[in-house]
Amino acid sequence: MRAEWGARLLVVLGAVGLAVLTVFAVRVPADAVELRGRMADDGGWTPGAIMARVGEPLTLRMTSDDVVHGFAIGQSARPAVDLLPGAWITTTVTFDQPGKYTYYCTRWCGPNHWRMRGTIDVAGPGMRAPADSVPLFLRLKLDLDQAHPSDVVPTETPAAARADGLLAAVALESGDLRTQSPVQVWRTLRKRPANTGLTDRQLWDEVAAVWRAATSPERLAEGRRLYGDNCAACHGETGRGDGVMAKSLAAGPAANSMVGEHTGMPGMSGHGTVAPTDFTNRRNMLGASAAFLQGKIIRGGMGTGMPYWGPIFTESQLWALVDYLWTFQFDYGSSAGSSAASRTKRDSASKPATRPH
Ligand code: HEC
Ligand SMILES: [Cu+2]
Repeated sequence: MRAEWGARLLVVLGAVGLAVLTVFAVRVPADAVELRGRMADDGGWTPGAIMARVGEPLTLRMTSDDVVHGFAIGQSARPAVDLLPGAWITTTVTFDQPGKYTYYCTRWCGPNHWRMRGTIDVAGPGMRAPADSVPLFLRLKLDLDQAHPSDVVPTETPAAARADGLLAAVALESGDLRTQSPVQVWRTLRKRPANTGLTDRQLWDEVAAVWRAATSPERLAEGRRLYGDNCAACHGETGRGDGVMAKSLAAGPAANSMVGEHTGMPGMSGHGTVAPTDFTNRRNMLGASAAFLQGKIIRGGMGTGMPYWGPIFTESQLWALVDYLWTFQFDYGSSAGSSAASRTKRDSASKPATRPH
């Protein structure tokens, strides 16, 4: 029975007050929208904007005109669909909330891959996103363009495991950790009379332990997956800012001219492009709060080459990414599974070398 199958295939995805109902259609209705993908420099998506109504199925007939692209809708857990050159694939989406949704390419099809985005305007009745979904960096009025160097840096990677046992003595009245940079927390700990006996290094280990306690192996695993799919191409697998796309950014304006999002017409030149941030840089990272990093990810660099991800990720995905970025600073030990430090250990596990502890 068709209806029964439809019911089984209905997936309800709630995110940031928005929800998308998805059904994979068997037949192509007459009013299906044809959507073609091309590399951003050749025009990106055609059309670049689609209209839809709440509760009315939107059928998309999709193909690629050049290389393999992927189609996904931001802020929904709906799986991406690959678009192969010359092949057509049909998908039906039903929105149960009005709003502006972003569809984007999920395949690294070129240096301007991330500019392959389009919007679906969904009209109709329903709830708008609640006011408390205003991102933290806006509520805090953070200046995202300000440098945030830490004036104190540890001489080696702070390790949460070394702090175990000392934590009890710390009893941090944490406040909102997301609004504080690691160096701010370090200073708070340093000022405590109870900590005068601890070395600077021990206090950094405490900070690593406090940061580890604020996340979970599951969130780190999700952050790691999202990072690998969306960030590593520029920032590098190891966070050093040396991903495969970093060169084309460093090459500057000519190699990286800004492309109109929907038209594919060359616009202003990307004169502000800089190298992707090195997340292993202590001075830079230990002076940043989670709210700041999340803000940068949401808003992007506005011309620096750092894309904006606000319409793509859900709130919890954004925090998972931020949590993962800290693993380039802190050694959470193998219990945290996905920290960069433990990954390095795993990668070298094939070698018989063991490190004394
Ligand atoms: C196309 C290349 C590119 C991709 C992809 C990219 N970034 Fe960036 N990113 C940059 C560049 C260049 C900068 C430095 C300029 C700036 O801060 O605006 C940067 C800066 C940042 C910063 C600011 C760090 C600071 O100290 O101010 C954060 C945080 C960040 N990126 C996170 C991410 C995350 C998370 C992803 C994946 C979801 C990502 N980036 C994907 C190029 C990229
Ligand atoms: Cu693409």
